[in-house]
Amino acid sequence: MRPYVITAALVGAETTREQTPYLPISAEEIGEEAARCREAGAAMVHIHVREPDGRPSQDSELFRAAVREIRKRSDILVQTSTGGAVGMDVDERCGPLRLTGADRPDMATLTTGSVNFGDEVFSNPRPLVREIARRLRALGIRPEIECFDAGMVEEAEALAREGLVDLPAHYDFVLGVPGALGASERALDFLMASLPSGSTFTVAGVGRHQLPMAALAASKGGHGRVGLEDNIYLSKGVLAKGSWELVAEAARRARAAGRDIASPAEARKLLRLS
Ligand code: KMH
Ligand code: ZN
Repeated sequence: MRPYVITAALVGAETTREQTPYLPISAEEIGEEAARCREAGAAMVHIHVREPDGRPSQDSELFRAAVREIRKRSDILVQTSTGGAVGMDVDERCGPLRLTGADRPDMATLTTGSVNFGDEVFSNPRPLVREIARRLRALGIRPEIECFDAGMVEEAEALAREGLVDLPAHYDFVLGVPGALGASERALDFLMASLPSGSTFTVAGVGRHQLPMAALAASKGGHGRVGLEDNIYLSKGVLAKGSWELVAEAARRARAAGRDIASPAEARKLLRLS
């Protein structure tokens, strides 16, 4: 089977320092954590950024600083969020897409529908999704299609018909968000069966589902996303000392499922990044 790509979701928009002291906030902390994750087996980081007080941000200069600190220390691929935090508008969400030249992200997320997100709504009306897809296309940045629910897979096909994304694509199935599609093998099988042929996929299980879903994805030929954005525990009641510890455990489980771990160069090829 092809090598297993581990994405480390280091920061997110929701996890707080009150929940875990291991959350990176400054650009330097993000860079150091990315290097530890690379060492542990991750080929890519998925990043958000924070204001110095910890508030979520999509500010392009904060992203620039983080990307530089990451690339100073390792060759890990950088995927920036265009999801941001609940309530942000399209221009704010696209802050990291203003980075060009050496700071340009290798990939960026594109969520293709709205979804309940705990007690809130992660709002992605079709015009907003199309606007982000258009900007990504104009910049030549390959999207990772973020699917929090099953209809979002089909919506990517509608975008392809409109010439806004290329298929086959790379998908991230985010499973287990309260209010959205649950983290089950049945759900994953359905999503996999719904993919256009030749597509690749990652599974990001939320909370206690994270490591089991990363292992399940490994056994089915997919890839895995782990990290403090989606889960802060290594095991019940035991905080992960950083996303790197979750990466190391996902790598161990993937190897046990017979998968080699992809380097950034291998991931670049597998995910068809430029
Ligand atoms: N923070 C969530 C509301 C993404 O990064 O593209 C959205 C999110 C998705 O994290
Ligand atoms: Zn994210």
